Amino acid sequence: MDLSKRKFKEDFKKMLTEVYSMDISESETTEQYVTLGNLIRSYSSKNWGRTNQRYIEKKKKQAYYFSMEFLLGRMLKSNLLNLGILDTVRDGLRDLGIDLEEIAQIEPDPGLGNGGLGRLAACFIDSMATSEIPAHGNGIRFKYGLFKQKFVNGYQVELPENWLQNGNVWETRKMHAAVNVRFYGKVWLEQTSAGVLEPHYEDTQEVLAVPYDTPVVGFNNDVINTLRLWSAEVPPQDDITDYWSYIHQRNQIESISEVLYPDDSNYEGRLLRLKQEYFFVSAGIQSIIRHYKKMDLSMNHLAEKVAIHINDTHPALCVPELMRILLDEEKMDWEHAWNVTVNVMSYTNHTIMSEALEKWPIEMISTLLPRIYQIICEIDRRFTMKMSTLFEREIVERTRIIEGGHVKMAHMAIIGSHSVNGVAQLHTTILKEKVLHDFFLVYPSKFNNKTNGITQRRWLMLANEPLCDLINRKIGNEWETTPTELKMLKAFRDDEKTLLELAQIKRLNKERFAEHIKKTMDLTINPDAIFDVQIKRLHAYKRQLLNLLHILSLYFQLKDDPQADIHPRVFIFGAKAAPSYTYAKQIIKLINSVADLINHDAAIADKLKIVFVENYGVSLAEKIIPAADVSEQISLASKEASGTSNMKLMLNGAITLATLDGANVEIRDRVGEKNIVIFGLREDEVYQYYHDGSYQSRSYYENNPVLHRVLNGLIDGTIPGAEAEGRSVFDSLVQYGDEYFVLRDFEAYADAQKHIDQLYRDTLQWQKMALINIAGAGVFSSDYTVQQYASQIWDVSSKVRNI
Ligand code: CBF
Repeated sequence: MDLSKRKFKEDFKKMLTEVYSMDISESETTEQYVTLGNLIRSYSSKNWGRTNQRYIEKKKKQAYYFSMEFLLGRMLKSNLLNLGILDTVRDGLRDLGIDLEEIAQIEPDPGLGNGGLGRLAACFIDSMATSEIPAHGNGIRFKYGLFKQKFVNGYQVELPENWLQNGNVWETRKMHAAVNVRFYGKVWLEQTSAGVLEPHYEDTQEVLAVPYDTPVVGFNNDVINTLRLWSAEVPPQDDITDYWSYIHQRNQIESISEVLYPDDSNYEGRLLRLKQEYFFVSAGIQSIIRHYKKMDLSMNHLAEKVAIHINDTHPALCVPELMRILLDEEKMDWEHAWNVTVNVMSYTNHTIMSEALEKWPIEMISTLLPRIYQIICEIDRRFTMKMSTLFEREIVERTRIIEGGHVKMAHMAIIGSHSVNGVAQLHTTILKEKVLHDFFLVYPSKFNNKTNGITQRRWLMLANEPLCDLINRKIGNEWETTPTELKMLKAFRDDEKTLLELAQIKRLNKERFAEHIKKTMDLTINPDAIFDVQIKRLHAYKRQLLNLLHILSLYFQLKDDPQADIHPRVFIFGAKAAPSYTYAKQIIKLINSVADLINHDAAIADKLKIVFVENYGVSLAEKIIPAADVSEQISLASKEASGTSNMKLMLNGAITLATLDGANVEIRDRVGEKNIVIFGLREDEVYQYYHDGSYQSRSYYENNPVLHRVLNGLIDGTIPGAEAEGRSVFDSLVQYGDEYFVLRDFEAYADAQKHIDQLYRDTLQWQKMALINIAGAGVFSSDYTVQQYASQIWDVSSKVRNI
């Protein structure tokens, strides 16, 4: 948008007076933040309205991305950047004696997600608006995001993340668009005089779903899409007779949108999750249908105007919910309704880990959602009937929705969608050949791959301004809208001046991060050390343990020989463990205890340091990633669907140290073998082990002296304060089979780390690798990913840029 500095300053002062009746000298950072937020909203509101109007007038087909998580990150600077007024506002504020950076820190970082899945959804909505795709997000407005992580004596403690405490400048409550969502009760079908079956309900619980809309601003265009998040409320009642029971009911209802991922280790917690899933699915679909009806088209044409995307299994109830509306409310017959539903729906699988492939007990789903359960039964019945004529009984049994007393959500999503995609080439291949092989036999043409991506706006333009400036000086800024243009950087691969500038920028970012760590953790880290980063959820398959065992091996090496030729390293971890995942929490404690040991050992000095940042999230990632030298992507091959921190880190010039898992494979293909360090078992070798059952972790413990010593270190008192955790980890690796082949890959990993150590010593060579990584990162832009979703899955228009 066009905005002069003079106009901005006037607007800002005016808004401050309007909102707070203050002038600048009286205002504090919080007021300045809210004022700026309101101003940005007012700047964008015209285009927001226009975008919606355009979609309606042109009867555009729109896509709706249903996701339990949207891990947005702070939005102030991102909105300013996308509106094209970041520099103007920064300068204008400076003239007014205000520091934009300080204001930006005030914004709460909404933790409405857990990790890659939620952050992907956030990158996608940014890219959809930027790529001019008529597509919106649909989710839950959780009052509390994912827990706030604290370390107490090295243990993870979960605290509430009250991100809405001081309001949310970006959202608008849309009471007029509220809808009712129905739970529980009895349902029966009666034939109407017209001969159609009509459901009748009794004793249901009604929940009012109220939408809060947030504008999603496209980059340098006038497109503003919508993120609609639903809040659960009690429907208005005039006849409250029993106040206390009303309060009880209100609390119960409001708990639906209270917290992301309630503890699912008990029945109540699991029930609440199921309620949440149906809540945002039903509210979202009802509102889509309401909107569709404004176009005055027949329901038979729904799929020509609406695409609904099921992001992971959480929104899989979209399938029976749309069927319910088409059958019960729109009076369509089953075949037509099913045809429309399948054409509307598409599904992304984000993991092969069985614990994430949700299934719900029949008893739970039939009590909570009786009509939906009837519909699921009918989908299942028709599926098994049809497939029995075409496939072997075993295949039909393995693919049906209702099995073993449970409703399988992934099966429902696959059967009810026209497209099923994985999130990296390898992941999609594993889905087709292994995890979902039966479905691939049944529906080969549904399967496709869409490799994940990240937005270069947040992860480079905002997070790493010095690098961005360098790139712009070297190759211009076309890459900002056509990210593959980053490849032009390759022309500078042998240009010493550029490589040294790159080194200087990395050094600056490392100094900044070191200052942050000094301030927040009172820990001194050496910016000349290699900053080695592993930032991702804590999960055994991601193998933070492999990293830790290697750190211990370096520690022992230095204890034995203080002069050992090891380049100083700072190992940086950021990770939350699911509250009920005991093993992951033990690993956190163990890492923290090892950090305590090493960081306080005067003999080690600054040769080794461990930084485990508390409460890792988007804002911290924005600080860590630009400062990273090494990107740890060391999951057991086959287990990481894609990974996205690998893409953010390479974009910022970190060198990937990786197994051939997820999108690492495509990163390797992009940058070439020489510019990535690969180690460890390949996916086919892992499956071979599964097949022949020949892996004996104990033999690695017994035969590798370094590993032997490291593992003994877990149980011999070397690590004070973590005796129980050390024992548990030791047992899991040595006694109980080492599920994720940590010991098997240890030696290869340690060698790869040695290689990194050697490579780093040659600054020019290292920076050349970094430059090639940055140059190769453009294809992993989420702009391209969503453009492929738009054209190949949703069939909606987009502004396609060359890949
Ligand atoms: O596809 C996005 C990401 O999703 C996960 O985080 C998930 O929660 N299933 C996967 O673990 C990542 O590999 C993947 O990049």
